[in-house]
Amino acid sequence: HVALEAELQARAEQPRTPCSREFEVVFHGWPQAEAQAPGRVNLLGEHTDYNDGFVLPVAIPQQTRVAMRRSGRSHFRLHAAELGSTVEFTLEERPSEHFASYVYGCLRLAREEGAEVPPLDIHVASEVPMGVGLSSSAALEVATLRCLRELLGMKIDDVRIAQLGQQAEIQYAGVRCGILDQMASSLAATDRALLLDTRSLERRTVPLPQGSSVLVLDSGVARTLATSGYNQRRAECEEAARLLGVRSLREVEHLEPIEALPDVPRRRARHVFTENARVLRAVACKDARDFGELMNASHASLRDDYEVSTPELDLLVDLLQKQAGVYGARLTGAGFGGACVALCDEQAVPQVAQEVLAQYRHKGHSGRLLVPAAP
Ligand code: GAF
Repeated sequence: HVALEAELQARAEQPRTPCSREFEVVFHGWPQAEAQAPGRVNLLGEHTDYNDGFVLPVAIPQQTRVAMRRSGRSHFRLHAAELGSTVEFTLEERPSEHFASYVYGCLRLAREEGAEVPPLDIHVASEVPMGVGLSSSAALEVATLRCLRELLGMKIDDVRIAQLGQQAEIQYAGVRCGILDQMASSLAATDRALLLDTRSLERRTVPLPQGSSVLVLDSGVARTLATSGYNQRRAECEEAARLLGVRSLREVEHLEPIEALPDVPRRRARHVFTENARVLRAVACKDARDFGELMNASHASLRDDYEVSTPELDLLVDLLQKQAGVYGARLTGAGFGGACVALCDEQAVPQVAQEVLAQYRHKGHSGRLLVPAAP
C-alpha cells in the first residue's frame, strides 16, 4: 500500500499531458493515473474472430486517453466530449448513455476480477474516429482497463485486459463480438501487423510488404445495422457450424462440405473458410501486389458471401482498386458502412487519398482521410 501511494505521488509530480490538463479543468485536481490505447485497422481476417479464426490487424496512430482519480464521493463521475456533460452513476445502476456503458462495463468487470474499485472521477479524450470500424470502443475499453490496472495495482496482463474489454462489449454494449479489436488495441503496433490465432491467442508480428503503407478512408456512411446485423451474422455462422457438426467454423478443413449446405449458411461459412486461408497466405507474401490481391478477394467475399458491404463501400473500394499505386483495397471492420483500407505504394499515399476522395465526391459522396491522420 505504501509503495502504491509513493508511486501515485511520483506520478502526481510528472509533467502534465493534455488529457490530465483537461481532467484538471473538469474536476479541479490532478488525476492519479492515466493510460492510453490505440484504435486498429484490420488488414485481413474479417468476421473470422468469433469463428475461432485468424486476423491480421495493425494499430493506428490515433489513441484514446483515460485519466482517473479516487473521488472520495459516493458515486462515479465520467466526463468525455462524446457525452456532452458529466455523467454520474454508481456501480449498482447502469448509466443510460451508450458511451458510458463501455466504461461502466470495465469498472464492473475489474471488480469481478477481484479489484476494490472505489468511486472515481474519470476523464476520456479520444482521437479514434467513432463509428467507422476502427475500434473506438475497444480503444476505450483497453485504455480504461489499463488505467484501472495502474491506479488499483491490478495484476492483469495485456491479454487479460483484452479479454475483459471483450466481455465489457458483450455484456454491457450488446455486441457479441470476437476478440480481434481488444487484442489489437492491447497488443498491436503501428509499424507491423499482428497475426493472431483467435482460438489459441498465439500471435506474432509480421512486417508489411516492403515499400507499402496503409491508407484508410471513411465512406462517410454511418454504419447501420452494425449491432443487429453483426449479431445476426454470428448466429448464422453458429448455425452453419451446427449443420457441419463442428464446434466452430475454424474446424472445417475442406470446402466440399460447406458447398453442400443451404444457401445462407453456405455463403457465410465459405467466407470464413476462404478468409482464414487469405490471412495465412498474406503473411507469407513477399510482394505487396500478392498481398493486395488477397485484400481485393476479401472484399468480394464480404460483399457477395457475407453481405456486409454497402453500395458506397463498394464504390470507394472500386475507386481505390483502380487507382495507380494501390495494391489492394477492401472494407474494414464489421462493415454495414464505415471505412475502407488500402495497401498502397508508400510514396503514393497522399496522392491516392486526394484523387480517390475527389472522384468519390464527384459521385455525390463525402469521404474523408482517416489514416494517415491529417496533421
Ligand atoms: C467488429 C467486432 F468487434 C470484431 O470482433 C470483429 O468481429 C469485426 O467486427 C469483424 O471482423 O469490429
